[in-house]
Amino acid sequence: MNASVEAEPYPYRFDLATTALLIIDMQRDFVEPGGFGETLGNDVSMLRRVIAPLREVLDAARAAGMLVVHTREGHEPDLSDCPPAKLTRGEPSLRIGDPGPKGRILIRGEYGHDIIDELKPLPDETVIDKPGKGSFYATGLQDLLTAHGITSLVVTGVTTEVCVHTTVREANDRGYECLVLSDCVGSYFQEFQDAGLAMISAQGGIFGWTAPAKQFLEALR
Ligand code: C5J
Repeated sequence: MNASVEAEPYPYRFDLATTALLIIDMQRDFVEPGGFGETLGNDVSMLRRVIAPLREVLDAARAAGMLVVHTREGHEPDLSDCPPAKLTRGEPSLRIGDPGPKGRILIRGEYGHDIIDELKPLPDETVIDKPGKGSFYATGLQDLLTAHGITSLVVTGVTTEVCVHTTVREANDRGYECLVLSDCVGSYFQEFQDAGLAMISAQGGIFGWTAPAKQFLEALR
């Protein structure tokens, strides 16, 4: 099925069979109190507003038979895949690997590292564990997309200016056509949300397209 979404900077055309929904890092550590995001001094409530529209998009994508891929940012329990620069940067109240209220911060297998209940992956959906901000770096994402014939990505998740942006830039350089759903991506900072979205569609769509969820849902219908 071919469809078109009213988007910035111009309509986004896609084929359902070659388009995947990518949900980036909707983990307790980022969107709930007591996790990594909060240890960095952020107000997690800023991110929670994406949950409801994203849930609607996830339901529609599943109903339409789209490939759905989830990602999680995090590290091995021995921190062997965490560069020292990432571990030591800044002055957080808790560092990656430290025990927090939801288990060790950003460590695979811990409660806080996992995806929130509202967006829990189905057993047949792939979850990509990534050590970096980008979803392609040191992961099997590209091989998975290639195996499924995917050439277009509908991108959602958190945070807009960090893992979403890094992923969209990686994807764009690899030739994927990316549509970022503006109310399904979130930032702890309104100014970064606005600038991050504007940067994607600027200059004729230098990194891709942006549109609110309702436009994508309409196209699916
Ligand atoms: C951050 C992310 N912000 N998922 N990670 O550290 O954007």
